[in-house]
Amino acid sequence: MFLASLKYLLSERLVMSKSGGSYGLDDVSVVMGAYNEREAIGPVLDEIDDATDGGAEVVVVDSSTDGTADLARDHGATVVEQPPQGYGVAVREALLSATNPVRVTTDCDGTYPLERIPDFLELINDGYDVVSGDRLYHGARTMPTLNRYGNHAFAALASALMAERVHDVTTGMRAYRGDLIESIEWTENTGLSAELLLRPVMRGYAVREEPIEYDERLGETKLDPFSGGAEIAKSIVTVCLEERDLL
Ligand SMILES: Nc1nc2c(ncn2[C@@H]2O[C@H](COP(=O)(O)OP(=O)(O)O)[C@@H](O)[C@H]2O)c(=O)[nH]1
Ligand SMILES: [Mg+2]
Repeated sequence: MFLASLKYLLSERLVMSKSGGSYGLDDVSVVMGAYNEREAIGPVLDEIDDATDGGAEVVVVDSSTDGTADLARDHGATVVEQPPQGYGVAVREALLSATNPVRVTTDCDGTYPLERIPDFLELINDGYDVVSGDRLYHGARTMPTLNRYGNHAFAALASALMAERVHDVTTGMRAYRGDLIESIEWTENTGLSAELLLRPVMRGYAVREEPIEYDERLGETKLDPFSGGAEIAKSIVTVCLEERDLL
């Protein structure tokens, strides 16, 4: 606990943007995996540009066969091509390919309120290491019912194992300090989103859940709710036991 507090104090002192002072929108990298998201990629990248005045770096790790990569490049994004290996392999690559000190994740599907990126950045500037969009706070009525129940169950499972209440552990929209991303070894695939919240919480970083709206998806989901759900539950248990040195 002492070490975690010391780390937090030191990290707060190191908050510096390109122009000095707190971070601005051009200190942000917005990153995502994209797997056949032709319908969504244009609107998603336009929303990011609007939200960040065109200042953010955008990194898309693409595994598509439907031309998504070309559309992303036309919109000015940095595209890293990768064979399809799952959500976490893509998003980890995207987070680690980004170069700016604040890293924001999103899905490439039109579900997340990207206009909130400046609010997330402000919370990072307030001293949070992770700002996590909580979709369930407002009810997430646009989420498929099975996913909604599953997400409540994942949050309950993680809260019980960590002895700390968290509300939405599988959200795709978060902001992270880049040094946190680079200092932790990430091991999960479908469960990466949960891992990206649970390891920082269990290591005493400053983590904040921020209520967000959640919209209807453009295009088809890439995650099977049954096999994907089982993998996420396994990741939650594995990560919590590892963080307690029980595995
Ligand atoms: N590059 C890449 N992206 C992926 C892969 N699997 C999922 N994604 C992307 O990861 C994001 C999350 O997937 P999504 O289908 O929205 O999952 P859901 O939000 O749980 O329905 C989307 O932007 C997908 O296109 C993959 O194997 N490779
Ligand atoms: Mg999605």
